[in-house]
Amino acid sequence: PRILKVAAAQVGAVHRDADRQETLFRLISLLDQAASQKVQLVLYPECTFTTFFPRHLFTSQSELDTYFEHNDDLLSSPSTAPLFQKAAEYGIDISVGFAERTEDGTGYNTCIYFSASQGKIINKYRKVHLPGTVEPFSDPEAVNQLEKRYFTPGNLGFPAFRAPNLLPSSSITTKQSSGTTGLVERKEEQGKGDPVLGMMICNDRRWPEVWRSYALQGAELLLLGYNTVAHNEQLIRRNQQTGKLVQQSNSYMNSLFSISAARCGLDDNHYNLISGSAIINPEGHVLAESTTKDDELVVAEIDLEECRQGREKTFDFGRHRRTEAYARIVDQ
Ligand code: CDT
Repeated sequence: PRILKVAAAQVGAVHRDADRQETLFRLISLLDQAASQKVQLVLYPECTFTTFFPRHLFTSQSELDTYFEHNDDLLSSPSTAPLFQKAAEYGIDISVGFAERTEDGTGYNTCIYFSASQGKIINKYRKVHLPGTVEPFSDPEAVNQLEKRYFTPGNLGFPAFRAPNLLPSSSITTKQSSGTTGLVERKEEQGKGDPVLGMMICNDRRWPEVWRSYALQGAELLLLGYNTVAHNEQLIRRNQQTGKLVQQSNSYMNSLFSISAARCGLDDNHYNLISGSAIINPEGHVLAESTTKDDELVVAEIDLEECRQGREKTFDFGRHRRTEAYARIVDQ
């Protein structure tokens, strides 16, 4: 077995005028809980450090900029660095979403993976599928989703990566397989069995190409933080249901585990974001899910070897995929 204890750090309401240090303190409290439960990997939501600002139209660039982290300063800025310092101290790997402003001024909806054993960020992902509009709605009552205004579509693709020392070396298997799974090929190629991970952000989870791109690289565990708005009871039910549906079905169809972490609750006592953080196994079953709309740590123990069953049988990609029939998917 290759057993890991993982968690989704669900984060409840964060208001527009929230104090950044107070929000940071809440994130660290979730990490404290993870440490007390001996969790090895914690996933935080999309745009973890602030309110979900793309629903607001900002006329002041300097105000908008307060929601962005600048030029890779996550590990040095006082409003973010303490989370990473604590993760390193506890020996817990973390994945965190944030709004990124690059040196040339481009904005991305980004998340990174911080390896506690390496003491550094070892992978970055920039959200590819940006929902919403560039221009705000004319109805002043409507809730905007201005991700297309504030962000540029991600330019890093979907690179799977290994998380060094996440599993104790004693639990890493080198067992060979007769199948032709990406999982095993990649393991043999690199000669080690560190977990293969991938990251996506919110709306990306609704696109099967994202999951398959990672699965073809041998990913065993996908991390997805989200902020999903819903303005009434009917939308809350619908968005919660579709979020769960895509996570369960894609975990099954790609034979991998997935963790989703929500920013949820009633921001500014008005704007609702759904909860529903969950840990799903390669059969598509829910192993753990949130029960509140507040800060909550959702924990499960997973055995990465469970990915093999699907990858060596029904979803043994090398044996069963018929790529000659899939041209439309890439051509159109
Ligand atoms: N943040 C984000 O990507 N939200 C989108 C909203 C789409 S409306 C269902 C999401 O897919 O959850």
